[in-house]
Amino acid sequence: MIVPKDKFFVTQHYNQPEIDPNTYRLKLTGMVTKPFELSLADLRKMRPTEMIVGFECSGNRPASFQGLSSCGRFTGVPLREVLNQAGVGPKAREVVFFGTDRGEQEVVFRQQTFKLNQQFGRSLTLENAIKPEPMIVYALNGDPLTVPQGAPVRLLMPGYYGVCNVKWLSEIHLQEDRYLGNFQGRWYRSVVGVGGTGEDLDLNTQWIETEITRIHLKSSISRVRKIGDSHRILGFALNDGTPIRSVEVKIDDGPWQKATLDPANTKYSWKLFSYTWEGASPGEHTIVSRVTDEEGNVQPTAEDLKRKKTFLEDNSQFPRKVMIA
Ligand SMILES: Nc1nc2c(c(=O)[nH]1)N[C@H]1C(S)=C(S)[C@@H](COP(=O)(O)O)O[C@H]1N2
Ligand SMILES: [Mo]
Repeated sequence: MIVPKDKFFVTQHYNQPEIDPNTYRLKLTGMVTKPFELSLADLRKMRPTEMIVGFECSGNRPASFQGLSSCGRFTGVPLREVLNQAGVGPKAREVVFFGTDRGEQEVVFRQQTFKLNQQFGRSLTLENAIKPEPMIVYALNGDPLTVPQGAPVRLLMPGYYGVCNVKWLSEIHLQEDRYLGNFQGRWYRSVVGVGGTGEDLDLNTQWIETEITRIHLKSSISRVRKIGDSHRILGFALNDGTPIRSVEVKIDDGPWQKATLDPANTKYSWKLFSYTWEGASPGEHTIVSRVTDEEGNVQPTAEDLKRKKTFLEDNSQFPRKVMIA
């Protein structure tokens, strides 16, 4: 289930800054009781926590063959311990995370467009930031993070989409109001039509625009292996950490059949599953999986998601064609 470090997918919007780990400082600013800085050595001196976490880019979808997802063992410290050291001011409501990476960004305000050189930034509500899971991490699978992975330090939000895991983390800023930076308020959002006809200019459709936060329940088949006379269908599910009730597999027009979940799966890991396919006839078949969680949420079909305008958060069932020899 652990993806080797060199196979981890990497993606970002700006550059990949090289930061000297010896002079690196994580700054805590804004509505803290005492602004302060932590070096990498300071972070490493704190009691380390490890967690196996799988995440995906919210742009991961059938068109990208679900390749923008990985799972690994991260080491770091709970974010809330760092926030406690700084002391959260009484008015703070929002925690903003800035990366060192910067790039040119077009900011549109009414009829004006400004070209600005901006830092990568994301935010969390204070309520979510002080939960036990969020971590400030410096190692993956036991080794220091590499530059593409956000060295020396990144944020890790178990159960959230990749964009929340700010790499090259340089500053944590506490404030009262919402943070509206490009990657929080504009680029990373979903637009879904509810009610009415869903036509763009329909008067009865309500358009719901939301930010990208928790991973939507998803599963996907990754490979089929021949074992003796049978075939083994393998895949993974990923979600926000809600316990999984079942993963099922369907072959052609057959019934949904229960797959077996790997007992090594953990709350925020990839949830690996397998299904033994007996008597597969030679020729082409279509196979698909779907996952259901304990709250009764079922992975949607592509048809169910057709009222979503933006391509992010595509957790649709992913039918795949296989050729049996
Ligand atoms: N500083 C910074 N952090 C970032 C990004 C970025 O552009 N800059 N991209 C985000 C996005 S969109 C994703 S999907 C993940 C990818 O993490 P990975 O490269 O470790 O797989 O990093 C996130 N963290
Ligand atoms: Mo992403």
